[in-house]
Order: sequence, then C-alpha cells, then structure tokens
Amino acid sequence: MDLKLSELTEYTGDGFRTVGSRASDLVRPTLRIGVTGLARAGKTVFLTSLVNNLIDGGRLPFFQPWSEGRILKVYLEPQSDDAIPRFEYETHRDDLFADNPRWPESTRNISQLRLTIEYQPTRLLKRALNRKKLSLEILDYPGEWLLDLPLLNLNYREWSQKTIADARRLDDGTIASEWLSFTKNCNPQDAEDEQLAMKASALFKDYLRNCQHHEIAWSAISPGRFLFPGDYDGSPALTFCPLEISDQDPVRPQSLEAMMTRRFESYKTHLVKPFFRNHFTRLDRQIVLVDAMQGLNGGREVLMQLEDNLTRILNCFRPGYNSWLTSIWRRRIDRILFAATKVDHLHSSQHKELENVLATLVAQSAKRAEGLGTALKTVTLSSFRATREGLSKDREPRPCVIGVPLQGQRIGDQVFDGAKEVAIFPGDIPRFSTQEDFNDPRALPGGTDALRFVQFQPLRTETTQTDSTATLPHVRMDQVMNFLIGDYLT
Ligand SMILES: Nc1nc2c(ncn2[C@@H]2O[C@H](COP(=O)(O)OP(=O)(O)OP(=O)(O)O)[C@@H](O)[C@H]2O)c(=O)[nH]1
Ligand SMILES: [Mg+2]
Repeated sequence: MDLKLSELTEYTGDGFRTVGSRASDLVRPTLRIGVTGLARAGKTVFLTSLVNNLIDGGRLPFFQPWSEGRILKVYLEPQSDDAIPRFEYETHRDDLFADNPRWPESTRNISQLRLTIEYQPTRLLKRALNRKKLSLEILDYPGEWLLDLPLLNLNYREWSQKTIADARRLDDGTIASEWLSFTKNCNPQDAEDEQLAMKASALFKDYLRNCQHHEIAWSAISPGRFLFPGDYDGSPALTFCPLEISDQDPVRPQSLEAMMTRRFESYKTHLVKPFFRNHFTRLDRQIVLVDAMQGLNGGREVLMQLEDNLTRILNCFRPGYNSWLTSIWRRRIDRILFAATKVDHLHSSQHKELENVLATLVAQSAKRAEGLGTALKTVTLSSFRATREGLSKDREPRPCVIGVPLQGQRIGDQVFDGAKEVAIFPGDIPRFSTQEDFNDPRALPGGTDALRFVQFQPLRTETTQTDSTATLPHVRMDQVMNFLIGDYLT
C-alpha cells in the first residue's frame, strides 16, 4: 500500500456534518461518542484517562482548544439515560491513583458517562464573558456486541450450521469436543426438553469460554452476550445453542429445534436489536480500541482473526450493510478512530510501525468506507503510560522499554515476579504493506525471534502539591481528543 490509511482517508468526507448545522443542538450541543473494542483492548483505562485528563487538566498540547487556552471548565453531569449503568469513573480513577495502583477489573457491560465542557468559542475570544457549553456523552460497550449484528440476517438453522462448521474448524480436539459430541446425540426433532437445553447450552458456553483462552480462537465468541449475560443471566434468551440439523427435515412444533429457534429469535429481539436501536444509532462518533500487540504476539492466525473481526465491526458502521439497521438509523457517524492501545509497551522509535500494522489491518474496510461520508483515522496511544524508555545493555544497545511486568507474565522460560523492574526489547515490529504479508513467515517470525509483549504493572502517579489533583501520564490522548471533540469546540 503506497498510502497510509490515515493519509488516505483523513479527508474523505470529513466535515460532513458540523455542530452548527444541527438545529436540535443549537441550544446545548451534545456530542455522543462510542468507545468500543474487543475484550481487554483497554476501554476502561482509556475512558478513565480521557475523563481524568480533561477534568483535571493533563498535558494536552495537541488538543487545540486546550492549547489555545479556551477550555474553561470540565465537569461530570448526572446521566441523561436512566436505563444505562454509569461508568464507574471514580472507582477506576482511585484504583489507578492508589499507592499500589491496580488496573481495573474486567467490565464487559455497557456504561455511560456525561460531561460538560465550558469553553470560549474561537470567534469571540476577546469577549471574556462569553462562554459556551458542550455536553459530551460517552458510551462504553463491548465490541463483541457489534459482532452480533450479522445474526440478524441469519435464521436459527443457518446460524447452527455456520457455528458448528466454525467449531469443527477451530477445534484441536479439546476446545469444542465435549459440546460437539453432546449435540451430535441431540435429535432436533425430539420433544422440547428444558433440562437438555440447559445442558447443551452450558456446554456451548464452555466452548465459547475455551475460545476466549485459546489464542487461535479467542475472537470467535458469538453470540456476544453468552459469556457476560448481565441481567439476562439464566433467561431462555440465553439458554440455547446450535444443533446439527438436516435441511431436509421440517421444523416440528414443540420440538427441541422449535424451542431453540424461539430462543434464538428472542436473543435477537431482546438483546441485539435494543442495543443497536437505543444506543448505537444515536452515536455521532466512534473510537475502536485495538490490542494490536496481542495480535502480533499470537502470530499469523490471530492477526487474521483480528482483521476479520475489525472488518465485521466496521461493517456495522456502513449504511446499507444491514437493511434493518439502515431503516432505524437516526444520524450518521461522521468520524471513526481506530486506536492501537498500550503503545507504551514499545519504544517510541517503533510507534509508526505499529500504526502501520493497524492501518494494514483495517485497510480493506477503509476502502469500502471511502465515499460514505465517514472519516477514518488510525492512531497509536497509551491511556496510562506504565513504562519509560531506555537502551539495553547489549554490546549493540537497542531501544527498549523499562517497567515492572505483571506477576506471572513470561518471555520464554523467564517468569516475572511482579516486583522487579526490567528492560524489555520486544522485537522489531514487522513492516506490513498488505494483508497478504501476514502470511510471510519472515515478516512475522515465530520461535525465539517472535515478538514478546508483556503486560506491565501500572506506575504510581504523584499528585500536585497545590490542589492534590493528578493526571494519568499518557501517549497521544490529546490527538485523540482533538480528532473526536476538537471541531465541536470552535
Ligand atoms: N501498559 C499499559 N497497559 C494498559 C493500558 N491500557 C490498558 N492496559 C492493560 O490492558 C488491560 C485491560 O485494560 P482495560 O481497560 O480493563 O480493558 P477493557 O477493554 O476495558 O477490558 P474488558 O472490560 O475486560 O473488556 C489492563 O488490565 C492493563 O493490563 C495502557 O495504556 N498501558
Ligand atoms: Mg472494561
């Protein structure tokens, strides 16, 4: 690819809609931003850092309204939507700022936060009394929920056949075999049986759980709510699974298949559609967080899976991709930012290479998005920098990152104890230019030449002496803010 994705698409249709053009927003403009990503991509830390750096005034030189001194005050507001849990900002912030800082627990549910930004508009800079307000509504939701969209185009039989075929392909004799051999003995034509449905569904969930811990299949988890059911835990809408069904057989009333079909349709009606209707279609902008280093760690298969999932995620934003979604869309998402997170795992001399990997991962989807009035951009960021940079003590010193790897993390035979600081050179990020390069073993070597990323312990952050506020040190959060919010504050 000659052009980087960011160069290629930065101007496609940007400025499609400005805040001033929306009559309903004239009184108190509201900007709704979605934050998503697959499991452990870094959503909770990202949102905590975004809010903390906005409210308590972090270092944000590339957030233009900030560097121009026009941001007057930022504060949290009560939520506008009574039906969504509030993002537990204070808890996550306190954990990260503790004397022994901790990363947040896995969240895996939807949550929301509302802020107000008071600012001086550019044109009236000289009039000190003039201040404007922008409401910022941020919705944090699991990327797996987006992967459920294609279910709307499938009936139960189609979904069963596809899911069983995927499981057979992914199964290495361990992850799906118990569930597959159980379903083999279930006759879809038999009378419906609650106990049987519960057992089969539990085994199917075990398979999905195995997928999560299995490097090759970790991203194949669908239906997206099965492992993190929330309020629907134990309900019939989450107690079904695919069955081996022959196309020749009719669907018998009161049969096991009829029961599973009903529940599959309930899942779509009660869980998938309301999310898209009530939340997704109200968003103005979206950031998709990607743990590209986990992909690189996992090798070719995992990278290809990641690419496939990112394509499926981006498809959800393409008007016309799903007719039901298109029919209920209220507003168009005009900017999507793909961000490779945790870039502090890498020395800054390699950040551009990581961005290139991300651009390659989303290149196909970006091409399809061209001309749709959506600006796509890629960036690498760290929400909370947990390392510093240095040089290795080798005869030929190499740029490395220095930090405390989390207890139990390993590189080869070396297992880290969670206490000792070490310098790590994770390897050279490969230079991909097309997705075909993922297949090149020289580009993504395995064995002792494989890339080695480990998770780090968060660092202790000092508070200021004057007002005891503190902000999380970050990488490029200000550029993210500028892309997602900057033009709303002119
Ligand atoms: N070094 C570093 N690690 C990070 C950063 N952001 C996230 N992490 C690591 O990634 C893990 C997951 O981050 P979360 O923000 O909890 O990810 P999430 O997407 O909310 O995860 P789920 O809620 O499980 O879906 C953390 O526990 C950290 O180990 C970062 O900026 N730097
Ligand atoms: Mg989370």
